[in-house]
Amino acid sequence: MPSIRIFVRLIFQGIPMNPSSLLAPIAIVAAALTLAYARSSESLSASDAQVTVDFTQQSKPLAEIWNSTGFSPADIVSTPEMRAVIRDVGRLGNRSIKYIRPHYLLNLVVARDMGTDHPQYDWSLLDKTLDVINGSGLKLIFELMGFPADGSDTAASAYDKNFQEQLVHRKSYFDDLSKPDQIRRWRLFVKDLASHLEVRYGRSEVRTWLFETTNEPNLTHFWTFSRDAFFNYYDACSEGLKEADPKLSFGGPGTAAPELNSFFTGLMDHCDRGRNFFTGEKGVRIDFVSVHVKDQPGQMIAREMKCLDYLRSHHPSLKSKPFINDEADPVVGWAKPYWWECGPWYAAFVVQNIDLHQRLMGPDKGVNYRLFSNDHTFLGTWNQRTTHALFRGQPGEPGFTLIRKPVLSVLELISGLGDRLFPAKVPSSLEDHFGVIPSMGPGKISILVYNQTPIPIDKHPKPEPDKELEEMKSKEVRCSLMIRGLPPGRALLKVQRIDEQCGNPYRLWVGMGKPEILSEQQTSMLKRVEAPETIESREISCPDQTQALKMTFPSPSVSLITIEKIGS
Ligand code: 8U8
Repeated sequence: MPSIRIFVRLIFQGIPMNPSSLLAPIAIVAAALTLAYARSSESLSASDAQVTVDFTQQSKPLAEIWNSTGFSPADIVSTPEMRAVIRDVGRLGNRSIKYIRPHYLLNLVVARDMGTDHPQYDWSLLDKTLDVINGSGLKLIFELMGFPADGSDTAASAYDKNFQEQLVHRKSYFDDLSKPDQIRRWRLFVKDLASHLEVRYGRSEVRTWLFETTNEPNLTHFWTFSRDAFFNYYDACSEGLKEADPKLSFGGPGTAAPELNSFFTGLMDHCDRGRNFFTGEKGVRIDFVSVHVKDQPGQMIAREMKCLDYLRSHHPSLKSKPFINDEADPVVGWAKPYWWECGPWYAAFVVQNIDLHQRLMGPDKGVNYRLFSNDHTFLGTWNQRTTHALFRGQPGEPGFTLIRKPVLSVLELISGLGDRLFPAKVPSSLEDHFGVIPSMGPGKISILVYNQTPIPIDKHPKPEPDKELEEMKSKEVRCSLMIRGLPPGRALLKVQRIDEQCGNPYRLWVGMGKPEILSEQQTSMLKRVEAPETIESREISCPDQTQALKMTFPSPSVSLITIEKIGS
């Protein structure tokens, strides 16, 4: 796949660090995309694209790197709407979303007498919240974010309108982490927290969670203290967790752009060769390195590679640590209304992200990519970054309805993938937006196909497309899909799809006249199209172990082709 590799390489090579040249890589990507566009339409008008997958070729493990989501703040789990979102995400089950990453969990705790030898904790609100998550079968990416109240006031925490910056803080012992005494107490608090979690949820379960630093410490609205205070806080978290259980996983810093900000580079240096505040030793453990890169998949990978290249050249001892992008969203601003957030384009974005990460950032490329997360379990509407569209009942009535969006239901297709990944041959002219993920699991082959036409993601969002959807129609891919290496004999061929017409409740809702409040009948009609649609299901026989399928993949769309052997 030369063209994508070329983008990635172009973006990195020799990016001079002066601000005036920062636009250069973006211009290169834009030019490459324009070129790829021009070539893709040419080749399609000439003939069908030839795509080959061969299951006799060498395979590699298909790593489950897509299995996480997040939201803010943890306080909203007290609402029935958020509990329903979490339960529905958990319901997707095996090989779908496994981890959830809430902000501000520690605001749910009360810690009295923190300055004494006998702190008193009230974990009840935290417990209630984690019970919902744990009870839904999900695991925590547990950000050590927020501060326990000291119990002396009854004010409620309050956040900005998008639930990011905390505007009202309850009084806490921890009000200035630049003070060494508070850092020492933070370590104790973290130790007591982790011990409590292990008692409540079981040691073996909590060992499967990931503990992370506070969110985006390089942004002042999340971390209000100094960088040095952050490193001390890091050591306190690390040592406190270790004291409770040395097998708990801890990493960070979950920083926002720019990638090589001083909290990221500083923490890497601190962990590699800094002084541990508590033990005085050189270096501090870091079990995974996390960052936030929000962009389109090709550019996202280029920016993630920038972090990894930095580790390779400055801190080789950290270069193989599991790498996480736990806010791998298309663009900053979950609440901003983008027209593509309601439909198949966003679903195809997730699948292209899986494909490119598997191919460009796998172990065969020397990368230990652990997971990416879409930060998308917010409560909101069609055109916001959410997994569901939330409808409320008549004013004053308590009821609500959640309709799954394609970005969530696509996980049903993704979870149909097997655990071995095979190579695919796709014409290079299509590679910027069309891809095939061939996989094999017990008794079944599954091929996930996406068509994700790149669109400009304007910083100025708009809730409705102008002519984008019309333009995308010409980007459909007609292809002859040659599948080799099938087991001989009879098999069931099934094709499931999400596109503008299939598995797209938003289209139906528009057809209904965009009702703000749903009737029972409208709800059940929308629920009926929440799942990907089966567009083909038939028996095939492949005596020569090959199958040639003529198929059209609309833009945007995601399709899962499964071939399952019938009989023995
Ligand atoms: C100003 C800014 C720049 C940036 O690169 O990233 C940001 C991330 C910035 C401001 C807030 C910010 O918060 C994260 O991103 C949010 C979002 O809406 O994209 C949320 O998804 C996250 O919860 C938050 O951590």
